Order: sequence, then structure tokens, then C-alpha cells
Amino acid sequence: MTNDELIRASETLRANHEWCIFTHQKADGDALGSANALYEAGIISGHSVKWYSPDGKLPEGYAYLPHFREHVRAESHAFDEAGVLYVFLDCANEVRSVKGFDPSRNINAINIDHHEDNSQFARVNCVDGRASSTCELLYRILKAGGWTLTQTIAESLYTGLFTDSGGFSYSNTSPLTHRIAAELITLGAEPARMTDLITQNKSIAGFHLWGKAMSRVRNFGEGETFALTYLTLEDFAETGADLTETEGLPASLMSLRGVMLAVTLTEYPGGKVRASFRSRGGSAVGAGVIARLLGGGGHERASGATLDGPLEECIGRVEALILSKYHECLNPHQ
Ligand SMILES: [Mn+2]
Repeated sequence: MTNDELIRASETLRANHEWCIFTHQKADGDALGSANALYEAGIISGHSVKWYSPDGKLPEGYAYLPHFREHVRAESHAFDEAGVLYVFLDCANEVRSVKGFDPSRNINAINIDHHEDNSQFARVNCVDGRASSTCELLYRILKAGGWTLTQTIAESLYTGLFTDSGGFSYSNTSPLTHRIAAELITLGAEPARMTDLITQNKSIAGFHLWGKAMSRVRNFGEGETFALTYLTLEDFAETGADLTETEGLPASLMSLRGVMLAVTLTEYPGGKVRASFRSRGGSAVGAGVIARLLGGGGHERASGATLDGPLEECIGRVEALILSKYHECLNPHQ
């Protein structure tokens, strides 16, 4: 990502008075952090800002973000308002967000993202697959363009840096990630307070839901170890937890000793099953590869795919796919 590209993104934002921000389905800390940071930056510099996503409910733990309550649910959008800039944050493609965006229409849109498999769907694409998070990239855009950075903006950006890098622990954590974190701390994003806000806020229902998933984790595979767990609609009904409370669960499976790849399957209302994959560096089978084979996508070590149920069938299918891909990697010439 060159400085010219960062400036171009900043100028695109500056040149448009009205912004419509879009985040992806099942928004995470990075999507929410970047949306809130940009929302705040827009408001204080006199822009008119709206924020849409397909989510009916956002993870309540992030309610400390300044514009959390301004989020509007939208199934689809016309994308035809004159003078409006459509801003996609943390979306690898337009399908992950509100429906109705047609890349062939040359819509006035900017795509700010850090997924390696981003489809470059907007008129202006500011995509850096090496950035730890969309928040890291957004910080660089705002900084390059000389935007005012407040404590509130710093806390929003810190949220995405922290969550997408696993608390500065994943392989996407670079010296730049730490340098930006340091600048955000200087602006008032206090690490201990932020860690409390981000991680120490599970609901008791969510805790019980995690307990169900944890109690069912099982290992499979030989030579290399894989882990799998699942959650049913019944689990949500019994615990009173909602779908937002699974955030962080797929990553937590990687704390199992020796596990190279882990999958969490979650039953959704309506019959779909969401598969979330995490893998360790050096794993013969990467999370990204498996998700793409199932029609999904994401990062090399953190990815997901939406499958057609029933759940039981998905469990068998995913397990078989991981094992066959693993054997293929071991014996590439067969
Ligand atoms: Mn992200």
C-alpha cells in the first residue's frame, strides 16, 4: 500500500459530503471498530453519515463504541442516491454485506479492507492483505490525509487492531501494527481499559453456550490433529444466548495442545450452518483453503463458509474434506 493509494482513499472520503457505511454480516470487532472510527471521523469533520449492515443484532459487548446504537439493519439497498459515497469496511466482497450492490454499475463506492481474497468490487479499492485489520488500514488512511484523530476514534481503531490480531498474538501482527497501537495509546486508548472492554464482558448465557461447545470438542485425524465442535439451535434456546455470543469461540479451540486446524459448526435458524475455521502456522491444511473449497472465504488462518444443513451432514462433510485435503497434501503426486 503506497502513500499515494492512502491519500487517494482519504481524498475520496473528503470529496463526498454524505457517506453510507456498510459492514459485513455477523460484524466482529474489526468491522465494528472501523465503522465507529470512520463514523466519528466523518461527524466531527462535518460529513453526514449513516451505517448499515445485514445484522439484526450486533454483539452487545461492543456497545461502548460511540455509534453502536446508530447501526441500522438493512436486507438490501438501492445504491442509487446521487452524491452519496458508499463505504464498505472489512468486506472481502459485496455479497458479505447488504444486498443490491452491483459491481458492474460503477457505483460511487470505496472498499477498505484487508482480506487477501478481496474481489476489488468498488470504484476505489483500498485493500492491503498484509494489514492486521481494517482498523490498521483505516488508521493509515486517516493519518495520511491529516484527519483529526480523537480519543474516541483511537479507542474504536484499537478495538479492531486488538481483536483481529488476537490481542497482538497472531502472525498478522507486524511492527507496524505495534507502532500504530502505540500511537493509539498516545491518543488515549489505554491498553488495560481496552482489554477489559473488549474481552472481559461475556454474558452468563454466552458462557453457558461456550460450555456446551467446549464439552463437545473432539479431536480427529492422525499425524496432524484437528478439532471440531458444534452448536445447535437447541443450545441457543436452552442457554438464552444469541448468535453474536459465539464470537471468539472458534479461535479459543486453538488453545488445545497440538491442534493444527479447528472448526466450529453453528446451526442457524432457517437451516443453514455456519462453519468457522482456524489454523496454526505450518499446518498442512490451512483454514482459508478449506473455506474456499466449501464456497466461503477469509484469511489463510481464519475463515468461514455457510453450508446447507442439516448439521449432522455438515459435520461429516467437513470432517471428510479436511482429512482428504490433508492426505492430498501429504501425497501430492497420487
Ligand atoms: Mn477484519
